[in-house]
Amino acid sequence: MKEKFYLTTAIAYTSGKPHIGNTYEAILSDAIARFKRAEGYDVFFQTGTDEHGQKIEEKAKAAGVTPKEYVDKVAGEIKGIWDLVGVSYDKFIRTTDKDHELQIQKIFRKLYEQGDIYKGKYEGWYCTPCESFWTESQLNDGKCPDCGREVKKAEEEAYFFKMSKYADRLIKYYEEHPEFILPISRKNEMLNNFLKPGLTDLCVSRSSFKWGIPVDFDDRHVVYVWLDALSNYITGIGYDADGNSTEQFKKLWPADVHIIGKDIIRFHTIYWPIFLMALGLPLPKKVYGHGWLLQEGGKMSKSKGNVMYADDLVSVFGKDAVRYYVLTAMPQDNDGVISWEAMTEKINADLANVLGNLVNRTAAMSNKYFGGKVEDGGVSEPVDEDLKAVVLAAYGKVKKKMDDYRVSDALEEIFTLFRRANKYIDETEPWKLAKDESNFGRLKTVLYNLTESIVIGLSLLYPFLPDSAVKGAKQFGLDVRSFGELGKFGLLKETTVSKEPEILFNRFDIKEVTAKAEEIAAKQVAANEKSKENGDMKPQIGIEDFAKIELKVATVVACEKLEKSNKLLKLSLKIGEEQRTVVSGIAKAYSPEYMVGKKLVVITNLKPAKLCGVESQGMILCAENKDGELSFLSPERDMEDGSEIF
Ligand code: ME8
Repeated sequence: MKEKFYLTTAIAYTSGKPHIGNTYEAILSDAIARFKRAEGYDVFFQTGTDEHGQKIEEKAKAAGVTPKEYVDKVAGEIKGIWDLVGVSYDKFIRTTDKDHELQIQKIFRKLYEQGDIYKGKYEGWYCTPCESFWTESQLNDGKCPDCGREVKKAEEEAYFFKMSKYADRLIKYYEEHPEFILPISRKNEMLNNFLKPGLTDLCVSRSSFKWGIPVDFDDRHVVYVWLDALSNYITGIGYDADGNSTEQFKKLWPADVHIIGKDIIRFHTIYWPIFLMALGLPLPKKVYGHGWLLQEGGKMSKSKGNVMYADDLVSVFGKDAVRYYVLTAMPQDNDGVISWEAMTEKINADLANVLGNLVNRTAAMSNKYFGGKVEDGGVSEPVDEDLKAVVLAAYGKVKKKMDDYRVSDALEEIFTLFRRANKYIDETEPWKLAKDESNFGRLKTVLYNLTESIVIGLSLLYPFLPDSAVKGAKQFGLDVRSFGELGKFGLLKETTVSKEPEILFNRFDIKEVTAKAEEIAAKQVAANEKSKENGDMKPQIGIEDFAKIELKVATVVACEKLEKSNKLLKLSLKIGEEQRTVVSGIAKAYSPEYMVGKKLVVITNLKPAKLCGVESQGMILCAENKDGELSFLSPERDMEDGSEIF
């Protein structure tokens, strides 16, 4: 029976379309999954989306849709991108899947009933207008980090998990399983910075927002998003907290490897193992925290138009070229860098010049000299032995790197084989052999050896660049071989090369690529502006919401600058019979003299607020363009002050 291999990616947040960094992880895991399948393992590969939490609730509100509508759209985009780059997952789990939600409720209840979760008090700082809880460290100069207003000390009921109870067992597990955390350097960090100083109990419920899985016995609370998200690794394969787990779960758990980014190692090597211990389940065999793919020149930002997305990259370079670049961009233990220029260079150098050339030259020579027929001419020379030695050693070397999760190095080994084969063409000079019929036996052997080398190399390349490997082999009328066959050189009897071999990899012109990148950037900036203009940032409201705002026409009767501020003007407004003071941030746009006598629009039922020591009893309406220029609003024709606006 085949040995099972269960691997997972982190589940991506559905807060927005995933950039190439998130997509890297899916491609990396895919290459590992395909490699293990080719080695004969019974692989189960799970990926998916992490869909709950306050941030997503807020994003949905800003987009004017329900959280479920929001996550449905983004989860669809994520799945679409995974499919586009060829991620061969067996299961795509969503944390809004009903069976997952049910299991999370059961898990929470089980942990509560056995005493690992208890109800306690969460102490923090509360901002009443924002309805938000903050910890001491989140405050900004002691004020609410969102609105800058005063906060007050408050307590909230919450559920806590007894982390400390399991710390010693986890330390022992680390010691007995030195291979548990990869890279190894992160193990000491977890031990010394978190485990040894002592774990505090973890708050595992929230009541300040609603978009989560309700605690079924206390539905004012939703389950903490990390307890919900981490558990996907067991719920996705059929775990049941009541003891009725599926056969699939029994077969697959514990996971062989969780592949995640370096920023979430702590969640996977401290919280997750402890949750599992509490559930009485074995721990995953390995957690591999890969480095990050970063962009040259700093952070990706939509407003700058420099966010790199897999679909844009694929539209320019093609799927396998993108897979190749990201898989080689990141040596283990390090971050990788991505840019349009670096991609163009690397794809041209390795895919077009090394591999593409090797395949095209070999196929073209077989066509030219032997009408496409490839067979061993039986004339060998010592140089062949060196080629064969490199080709036959490749599988072992690649396997060793893959066992250590050194995917970039594994690809380097495969390209060593292709480079060696190119050198063999230079050494044997087939075009010279072709000049004299008496050398045709040797010429046949040379082309045969090249074809064997290529097909073995492409078979090894298959897990990384599946489409290109198959397409390349097809040019020689062949299929890629199974890994079991890679220990032999000379399996090929004879074959016929395709008459019109297609170019395997294009060579890209940096100027053309840059022009396309600029086009993509411009589209991104425009889409970003449009979403702002469309008011995508604000939720739709009903007329009853609008009716809550009291707007009136006012006349400015006096105006002065506020001494302590260079932004604020203090306006005295006449609103019918009434007179009011309003402070407004328009000092850079208007002088006090200009304002006197003007008619404008004021919100009259806004709660008074103190600005620079002056109480403002309303707010005047202004328009602001994208350059930050201001214009206050006035009625289109003269209207007496106090007139209502609706
Ligand atoms: O962390 N390069 O989701 P996420 C490489 N939902 N990897 C990157 C990256 C980059 N530039 N940026 C992010 C979450 N990642 C949680 C996971 S698992 C139970 C819950 C990686 O969408 C990141 O490290 O923010 C993580 O492994 C994955 O992409 C998803 O990130």
